[in-house]
Amino acid sequence: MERPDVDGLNSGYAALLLEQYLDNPSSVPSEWRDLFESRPEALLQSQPGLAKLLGQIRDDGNGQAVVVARPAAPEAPADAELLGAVAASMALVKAFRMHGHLAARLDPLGSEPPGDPALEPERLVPKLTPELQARVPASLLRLYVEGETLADALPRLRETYTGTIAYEIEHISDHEERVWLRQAIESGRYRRPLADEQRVRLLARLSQVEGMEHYLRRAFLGQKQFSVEGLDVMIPMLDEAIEIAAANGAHEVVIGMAHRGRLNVLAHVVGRPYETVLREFEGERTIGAVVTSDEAGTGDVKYHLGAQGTYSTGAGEITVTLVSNPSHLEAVDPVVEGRARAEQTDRSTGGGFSDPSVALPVLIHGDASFAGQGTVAETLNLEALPGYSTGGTLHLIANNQVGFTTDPESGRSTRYSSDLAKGFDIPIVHVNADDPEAALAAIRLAMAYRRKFGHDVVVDLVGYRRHGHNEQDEAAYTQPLLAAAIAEHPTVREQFAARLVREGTLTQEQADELATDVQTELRHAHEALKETFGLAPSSLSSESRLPAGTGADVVTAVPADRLRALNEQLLRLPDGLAPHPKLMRQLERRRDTLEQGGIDWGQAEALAFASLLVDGIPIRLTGQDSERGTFSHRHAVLHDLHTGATFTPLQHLDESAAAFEIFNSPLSEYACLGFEYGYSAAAPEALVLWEAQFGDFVNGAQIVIDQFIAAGLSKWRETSRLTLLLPHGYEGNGPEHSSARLERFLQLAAQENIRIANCTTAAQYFHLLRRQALDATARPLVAMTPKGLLRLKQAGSSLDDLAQAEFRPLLDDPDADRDRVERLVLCQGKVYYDIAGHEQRGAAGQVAVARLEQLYPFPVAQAKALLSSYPNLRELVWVQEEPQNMGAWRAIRHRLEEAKPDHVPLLYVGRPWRASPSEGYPTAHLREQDRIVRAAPGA
Ligand SMILES: Cc1ncc(C[n+]2csc(CCOP(=O)(O)OP(=O)(O)O)c2C)c(N)n1
Repeated sequence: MERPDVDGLNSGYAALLLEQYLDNPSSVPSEWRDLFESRPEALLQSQPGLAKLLGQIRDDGNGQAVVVARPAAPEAPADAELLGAVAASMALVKAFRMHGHLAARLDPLGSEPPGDPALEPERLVPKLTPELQARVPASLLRLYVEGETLADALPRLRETYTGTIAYEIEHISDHEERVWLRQAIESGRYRRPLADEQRVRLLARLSQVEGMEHYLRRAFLGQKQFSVEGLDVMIPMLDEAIEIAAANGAHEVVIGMAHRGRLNVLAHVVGRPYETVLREFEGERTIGAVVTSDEAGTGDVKYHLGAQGTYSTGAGEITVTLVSNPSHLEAVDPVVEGRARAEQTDRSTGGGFSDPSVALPVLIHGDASFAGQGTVAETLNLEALPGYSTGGTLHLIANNQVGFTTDPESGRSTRYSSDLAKGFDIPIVHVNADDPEAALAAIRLAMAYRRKFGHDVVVDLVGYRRHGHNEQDEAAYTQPLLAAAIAEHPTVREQFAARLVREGTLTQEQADELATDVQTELRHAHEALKETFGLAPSSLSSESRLPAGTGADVVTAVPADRLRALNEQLLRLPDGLAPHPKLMRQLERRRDTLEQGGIDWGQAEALAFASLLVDGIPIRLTGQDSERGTFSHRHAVLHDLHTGATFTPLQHLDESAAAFEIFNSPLSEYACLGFEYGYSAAAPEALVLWEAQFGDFVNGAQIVIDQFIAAGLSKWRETSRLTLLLPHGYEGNGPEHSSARLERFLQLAAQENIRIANCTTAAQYFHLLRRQALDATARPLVAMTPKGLLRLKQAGSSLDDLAQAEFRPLLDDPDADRDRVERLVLCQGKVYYDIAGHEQRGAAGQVAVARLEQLYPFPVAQAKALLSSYPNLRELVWVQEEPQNMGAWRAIRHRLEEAKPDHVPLLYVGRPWRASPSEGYPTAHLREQDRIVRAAPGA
């Protein structure tokens, strides 16, 4: 007999065997029994954590070891058959936990579940006959359902795992979570039956949900409403989630969802009056019904509009926010997360502090879009990251088993729509939408899990779509069998009402009354609305403007002494912290540059941030490798060379009055930018910056740019001061490390919806950042940021530049001899230094080179003034590095035409029309760059 090696023992394994021993001493190998009984001290010495368990083994006074304070050990299986039966029973229990969902009755339309042989006791070896089941003690199986033997427990196990709720939790890697979930599921803690009055309330809610959809369909025949019917219980599920969130201390629930059921959520969950919803419908056919406002925005279709309301719960009032979203399915997911995170964050000090109990994010997904859209995975990946976690999101898949006209077999490679979530260790609860009580139980379990573990949880609500994709569609064209089955299928309200009547909870008349009450209420609201038609002027006047501000009156200069003090504090380290000496030497140089000139980008940025923090403006900066900076220029977070400990000087300023949040982001653009948009929209006082690794990659987030950042103001009157830092510039690094696609942003710019800048000096960047944070009118800023210029001496600035100047949208040529100048070169960004520093430039006294630093809003007055300040001008040349179909040329050409005198021609110098932004070969780049730079000053 080999003795277990006490010193080299795996403590988890020892604990497992010890537990097993305490349940049944004869169930562990004899050498282990011997260790527990004869040598407990030796074990205790190496594994002190086992003291409590070992304490349960006593000497009975006759030298025999006995287990105390434990329920009597179940009778040891007497024969081999029983031993085999216990093993098979364990396998059966495991199968129910892992594969029970395959046999669950999840489809309200009654399709047969696939089942699994492992769930059938008769197919196990040995066959688990009823007799054998009755001999297997349930206590050996570590079950949480009731029952003395497997025979007692099996029906409960079946009911638990293969009824109208099913669970997928066994993929979760954390043991504690798995055990907690098993216990919660099998104990039925969250499935207790509802009291009669709760059932009546539930029926009343289902009546409202159905009644509203019916009314809208009848009153506005053929108008899109994206009815929720078939998933009606989604509304009571949201009620339940909000109620629990409020009881747990939340003050806000932030919901993101697509079209399906949105009008119902707006009316019944967010609390928009029926009149408002009806007005949106009337607006489609009666211009007089359109809501008045002073905006000139385009507005949006009714099933994209966001809203905020107050919801009354047993624990008091709670804010419910439904976030505006575009048609682009799932695009709103990260936006909701960012909003929730902003609500959860105390931005008053240090690095900010986030309390997930404050706000609950809820994401309602379509079954086709959850499986199909990549942003879902990107957003799930944010779940547990320190800079992004919201303490768990409640995901609800509104699973109507079809995506427009596409069946699941064509829409995903996985069995369930929810399968992606398994890879993120997320528990999944599937529930049949025709069992409203089960659906509420699913929410209770999900919310308890979120509260306990702070992770995401998915509830896959399996229902159907009673009508076509929208009210203009005929479902039977493409899903004829499904449509026929649905036509025959009673609604969930009808089924639930029939049940309550059958059980004597209420009478048929009372149930009918609940349904007619809703119709009456809607009719009255509609009549009242019609009375108001024509009273309000139309909002569609193109004259009225969205509120705007130029930021010109913002003071961005900071007194020199204050900058000196902040600069010192940024170089102050805690005792014992030793960052890399080479880095420290670089940073220490910032003392000299402050006094002698040469303040570079990194220093200017740090000083801008520091000056804002002491003025109480919170800052959040994220992006790939942003803590250091892709180009090793920022170093906002310092790392100790020996311990790896980190220190962020901007979080330790003497008079700091706001938090500086900084996080390296995961390798995502779409979700990360969406998150920051949501955060910035909910935190208008904060300067929120998102940095691309190279500007080229920003188009991975194009949907966020087009649909939220650029158009949010016009569609939803939603804006923010979100700032995009996009490295841009032609330095020979190929087609994907050159261009942040300036042209795309310029194309999207209108009605002063965004600001676009490209600074050529560190001081300009300093003032731009401060203006962006301090301007009373919040607008997103797209800043093209440099790479080579980050340390270019000529682009450096002096203390005076920060302490006395301001952001200037247009920079004149500092050396121009005005009367001599005949050719004005206007450019933007890095190419300025290529032109200004070129040998040919020195000789060309008749040429002036000016820089456009703010591309949008275009500085009309300044441009006019600049041009008229050169009395002998004969040519205006726009020079750019980008191809002619890219860069700024096509967006600002008309502005330059307007600004120049008629007799002065406008010329173009730059790369020709190109399908790809730049050359792949560095030598080809150099040749092209040289051609442009030589052509700029002219012959
Ligand atoms: C990103 C994106 N691609 C395509 C569409 C067009 N579209 C609108 S609804 C829909 C089907 C959505 O199916 P599902 O997610 O299951 O939601 P359901 O409409 O069934 O509720 C599609 C493809 C879209 N809105 N967004």
